[in-house]
Parts: sequence; C-alpha cells; structure tokens
Amino acid sequence: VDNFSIIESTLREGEQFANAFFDTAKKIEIAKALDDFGVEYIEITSPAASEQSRQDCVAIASLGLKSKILTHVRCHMDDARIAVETGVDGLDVVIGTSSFLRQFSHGKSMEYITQQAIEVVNYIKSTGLEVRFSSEDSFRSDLVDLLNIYRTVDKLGVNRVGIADTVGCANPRQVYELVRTLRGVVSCDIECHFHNDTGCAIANAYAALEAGATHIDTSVLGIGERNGITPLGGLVARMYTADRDYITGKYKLHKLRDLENLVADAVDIEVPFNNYVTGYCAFTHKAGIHAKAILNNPSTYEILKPEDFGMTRYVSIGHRLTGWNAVKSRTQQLGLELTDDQVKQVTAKIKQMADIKPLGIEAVDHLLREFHAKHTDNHL
Ligand code: HCA
Ligand code: CU
Repeated sequence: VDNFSIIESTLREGEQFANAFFDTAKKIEIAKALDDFGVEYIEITSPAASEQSRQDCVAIASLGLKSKILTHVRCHMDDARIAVETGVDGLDVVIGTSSFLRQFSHGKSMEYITQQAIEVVNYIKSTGLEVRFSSEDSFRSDLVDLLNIYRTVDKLGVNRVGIADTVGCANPRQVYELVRTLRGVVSCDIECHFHNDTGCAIANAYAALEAGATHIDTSVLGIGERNGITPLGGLVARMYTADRDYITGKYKLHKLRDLENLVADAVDIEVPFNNYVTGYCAFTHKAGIHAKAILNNPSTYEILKPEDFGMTRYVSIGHRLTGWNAVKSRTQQLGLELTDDQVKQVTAKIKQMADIKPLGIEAVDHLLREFHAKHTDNHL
C-alpha cells in the first residue's frame, strides 16, 4: 500500500460534473495547483471532445509541469491520432466491456473490441507515449472477457491496465478480489477508478491498493459524473493513516485547502461541512470529555494531525456539553488567572446560559473576562 501514484482527473472526470465549465485560464490554474500539490499525473479531457478542448490539451501539455500529463480518449484510432499530436506524456484509452454498454451504448462485440484495442495500443506504443487500457463498467463485465482483453494488451506492452467502477456498484471485497485476480494475470501496473454512488469510492481505492493496484484516479472534492469519484483529499487522508511519512513526504498537504477552494469556486459549490480534512468542523472537538483528553494528548480523539494539513484544532466550549478543563484552557489562552474552583463556577454559568442557547466564542470570552474582572476586584 505504500507505493502508489495518483492520477488526478479533476480536468477530465471533473469536467463531467454537472456545474463544471473550465476556461483555458482556469484549467491552467488548476493544473499548476495540482502539480504544486504533487500529484504524479494530471488527466485532461480528450482533445477529440471539441476544438477548444484540443487547444487546452496542447496548452497544458506545454506548461512543463512535474506531473505527467495524460489525456483520456475512447479506444479508437481517430481519437488516438488526435491525442498523440497534443504533446501529452500518455494516453488513457477506455472502452466499455459490460453487456450493458455493449448492448445499449456502442453495440460492439468482444472480438471487435479486442481487435480495436490491439490496433490502438500498438499505434500509441509506436509513438513512444505511455498507454493505459481500461474497461468501462468492469464490475458488470464478464470476468473471462475482462481477463482475456487485459492479458492481450499486457502482452502488447501497455504501461497500465485500468479497472473502472463506472456506476459505483462495487464494494471493497469485490474490488479486492478482482484486483487480486488481475494482479495474477498481468505484469503491468494496475489503475483503478471508482465512482461514489454508494459511498464506497475511498474504501474501494484502499482495497484496490491492498490487492496490488498501483494507480488511483481522483478528483478534487470528488467532482465528476453524477456524484463523482474518489476525492483527492479523502484518499490522501486514508493513505496518511496507513503511512504518514510516505504521504507527507510525497504531497504538499498544507496546500489541500487552497486547492479545494480553487476548484469549489470554479464550479460554484461550497466545500461540504463534513469534508475530509478541510470541512469546517473536521478538527472541532465539542464534548467536555473529548475536550479534556484532546488537551492532554490530541491523538486521543484525532487520527489526522491538523498541523500536517495546515489546519488548526478548535475546542468548542460555549455549549451545555462543555467541561471545566476545556474552559480552563481557554482562560489560560486569554491570560486570565483563575483558581480551579473559580473555573468550575464560571463553567456552571456557561452551562446554565447554554441550556437556553449556545454561545459563540466571543460571548464566552466576554463572560470569562467579566468573571475574571469581578473576582480580581473582590481581591483588591
Ligand atoms: C465515464 C468513463 C470513465 C472512465 C474511467 C477510466 C468511467 O466517464 O463514464 O478511464 O478508467 O467511469 O468508466 O470515467
Ligand atoms: Cu468515471
């Protein structure tokens, strides 16, 4: 699990998000931010999609970023020919293999798909570019068909084969089994792409890596078709818990929030309240019992260290679940000297008031200062 690459698809899958429209300048800004964050690959929309998409592809490929630039095309010679001219480092080719897609989408047989894959892969290889071959809707495809086509393209020398849970139907156990099986069949790298329709996109990515996958597709905030795919921030959080040094060494985690805000603004959404790492309450501790332990040792109730992500912890005290240890810590932050008995008294006051309505931090601070002043006066 501690050796994998991210294929960041905000500029491809993310463009399929309902609200997404990125002009050239915005695409470049996002590509630079992703590069700065440290993702290994940036995947961008097919140059065959539109003339502007083609020009943007050329523009991003010529930026000279550290991240490798991939474009994503149908497994078709027309698209492959356009894509190899754009200056990208590699092509991610994809074709639907499930019976749904074969019947209701492109209508092609497995024999036809295999011939097409051989032609396109050989062509891309002949240009010296990186090539990945992926089957759309892998989890509803026939296993024998799938393994046959992956084995064929592996023999042709593809860099990676890809598994895609296009409809978000897979669960972690199924992912583990399929990737494990595939790992025994091909010698090339294995890339995985998970949609999040049933909330498994991060868990599935983790299961895939455990089973031997090497590359995971993500997008910032998970944006994509329908409700999207594995979110970059969530994947990074998951992997951080598995190997903190590897992840903090590889990615600039403190840039995650800016990157998410950039994309959220670009597609006109708010960062969700419960977002991994950057949600507004991701490091807020509330219950008095939690607050006390957190103040003694943050790891008691924190699996992610906020400072590793450029975030700060917040202990909420203006509510009826509060406790005197947390209140004491706040009085110390404010430089107010009170005895433990006095802190307990003022805590009781906070609870009494908060039973009617929670207090904001300003109101709590005001109360603490007033209480302190009164007690200091008494002593004079
Ligand atoms: C789609 C295609 C895709 C492709 C994934 C891949 C999917 O937009 O439907 O290239 O591996 O989810 O199958 O995003
Ligand atoms: Cu997808």
